[in-house]
Amino acid sequence: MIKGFIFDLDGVITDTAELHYVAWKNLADERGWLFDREVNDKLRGISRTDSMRVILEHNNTSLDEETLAQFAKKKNDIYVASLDGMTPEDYLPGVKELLTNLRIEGFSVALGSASKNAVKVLEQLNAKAFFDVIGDGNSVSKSKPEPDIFLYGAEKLNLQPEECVVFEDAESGIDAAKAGGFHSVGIGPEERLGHADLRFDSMEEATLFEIKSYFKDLF
Ligand code: B16
Ligand code: MG
Repeated sequence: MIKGFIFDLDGVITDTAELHYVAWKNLADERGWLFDREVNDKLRGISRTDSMRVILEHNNTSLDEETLAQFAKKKNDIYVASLDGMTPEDYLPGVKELLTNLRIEGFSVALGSASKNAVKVLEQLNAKAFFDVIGDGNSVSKSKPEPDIFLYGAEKLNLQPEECVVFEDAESGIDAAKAGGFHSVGIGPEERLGHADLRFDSMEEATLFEIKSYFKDLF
C-alpha cells in the first residue's frame, strides 16, 4: 500500500533552475568559460561539485580539487543571495494543492533533494510544514542516480520503498527511485522521463486524483 510521498525540490516543488543558471553564468563569464542553457539543463538534479565538473569538461578544462571547491563556493554564494528574492508565490503551479491534499489525507511526506540549500528554499516558500522529513544534499554522501537520498527519506518516515511514490524532474532522479525500489512519477518530457512509472508534463497535472487512479490497487 502507498503510505508516503517523497518529493524532489528543484523542478518539482519550485523552479530554481533559472537561478542556478544565472549563478553559474556569472561565474563562467568571469572565468571565460562557455556556458549556456543547454549545458545548464545537464545539471538538473546533480550535485554542485558534479555540476562544476560538467562545466569544466564542456570547456575541456580541469582544476585541482581546492580550486574547484573555491569556484563552486563562489557560484553558491551568488545562488544563495538570489534565493532571498524567492517568496511563497514561487511554488510551481499545482504543487501547493497537492501538498495540502496529502496533509489532509494523512499521508507521510518527505523531501529528497540533492541541494544543500533545500531548507533555505523551503523557508522562502514557507513550505516546511508540508514535510515530515527533510532529506537534502547534507543527508547522504552518494547523490542521484544512487537511491540513497530516497532510502534516507523512506527510513525516516518508517516506510518501505514500495510504500512510497517519488516525484522527480531529473533522469538521474528517476534512475535513483527505480534503483531503490520506489514507485516513480516523472515531471517533464517523455525524452527525459520516459522510464518513470507515470509521467506528467507539469505538476499542475499531477493531482492526487490522477495518482490514485493510476496506482489504484495500491491505495
Ligand atoms: P546546491 P534537486 C538539485 O536539486 C538541482 O536540480 C541541481 O541543479 C543542483 O546542482 C543540486 O540540487 C545541488 O544544489 O548547489 O543548492 O547544493 O533537483 O535534487 O532538488
Ligand atoms: Mg530536480
